[in-house]
Amino acid sequence: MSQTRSVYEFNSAIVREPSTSVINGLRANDRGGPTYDGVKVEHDAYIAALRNAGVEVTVLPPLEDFPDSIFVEDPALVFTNGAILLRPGTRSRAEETAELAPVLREMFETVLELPATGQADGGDIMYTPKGLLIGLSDRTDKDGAEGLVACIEKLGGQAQIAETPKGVLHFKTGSSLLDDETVIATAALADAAVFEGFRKFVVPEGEEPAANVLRVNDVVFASANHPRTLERLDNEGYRVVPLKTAEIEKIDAGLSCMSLRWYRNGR
Ligand code: CIR
Repeated sequence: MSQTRSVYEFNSAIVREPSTSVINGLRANDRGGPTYDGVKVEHDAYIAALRNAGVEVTVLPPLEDFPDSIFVEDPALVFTNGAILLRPGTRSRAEETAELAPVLREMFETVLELPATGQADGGDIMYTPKGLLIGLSDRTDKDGAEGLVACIEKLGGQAQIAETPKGVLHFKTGSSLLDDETVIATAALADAAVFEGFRKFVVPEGEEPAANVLRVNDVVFASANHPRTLERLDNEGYRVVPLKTAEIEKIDAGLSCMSLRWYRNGR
């Protein structure tokens, strides 16, 4: 896994089209579900933004039986030299891994599986230049995280385990990597021990969902729904691509959730 390129240099991604069942996607607090058309518009813009950023995007067909299957980040983790099949920590999403596995086996020479016990969601895993950070949450337990560390080490990488604040779905719901030295985070996560040594960009109070950004090559995808964060990112010199997230936020999702991204050699 050792590499000289940045952890956010990507030329390949997998996404999955939303199914009409996306309106029934899981949510912790029901503020009214998204519409299919609204999600589709946000998803189409997201694919276009990935392509504009220089990424070749493989678009998988919708899965009606899995309302949350648009969030392909959760059932797998991918690197230049291999993929890891995860075990999503909620019943209705557990079989999404099996749907993704054949695609990953076609694309990656090495595909590892978590040991038999434990659960882990990709939304709890952050790539950083100092190794991966795995947040424990209601979706990722200690067994799953430890099994995942072992798989990551098999691929030549390293990882540390962190805590996710209570009431936050995933570690990356509240934090993301902005550049090699900087994390963007909510106030609740910014002081996490695993972020020691990173510069912190704390999102303004009231814009907590804006902490889920997606750095892709030289641009930062950020939610268009959180203007104070957008303005500060812009002022700090980031090349921001604002993307609408109003619909997917209704089912607790952000920008990282909708793709699996990696740098594919020889492409
Ligand atoms: C879920 O609860 O699983 C979906 N409604 C949202 C998943 C968001 N995924 C992510 O943050 N990686």
